[in-house]
Amino acid sequence: MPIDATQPYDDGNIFARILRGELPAKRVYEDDFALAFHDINPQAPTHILVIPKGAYVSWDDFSARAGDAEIAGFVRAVGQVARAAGLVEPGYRLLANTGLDSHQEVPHLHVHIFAGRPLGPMLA
Ligand code: D5M
Repeated sequence: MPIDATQPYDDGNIFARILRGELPAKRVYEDDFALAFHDINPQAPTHILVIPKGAYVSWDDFSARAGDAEIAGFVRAVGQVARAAGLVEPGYRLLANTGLDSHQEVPHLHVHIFAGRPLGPMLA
């Protein structure tokens, strides 16, 4: 079910549990600001999720409340994950669903990295 991006942070959400090590994930990267792991239901040959370590519901919440170091660290981590996976050429797509119309399902900010095939026009 899609979630309302303005809801309070729920500490029991799936990605919070992955961050705490309570649920398994195919982890590919971790630093002080971010954790990256493979999506459980891949929509492309490469489909990685990057999440901030802080408790943020959505891109909206993160961009409004996170500190500059957290934002910089997270953005750098997304780029680093893509570079380390060899995705810069021929390219990749980033997506951060935010709220009901976007069909955001997990109420902890996550950036999707899609790659591994021509992805077609946006919103296709
Ligand atoms: O995308 C939420 C994404 O989260 C969706 O592509 C499935 C993925 N997902 C859900 N549970 C897990 C676990 N346990 N591991 C890895 N990936 C998971 P959204 O943008 O919220 O629609």
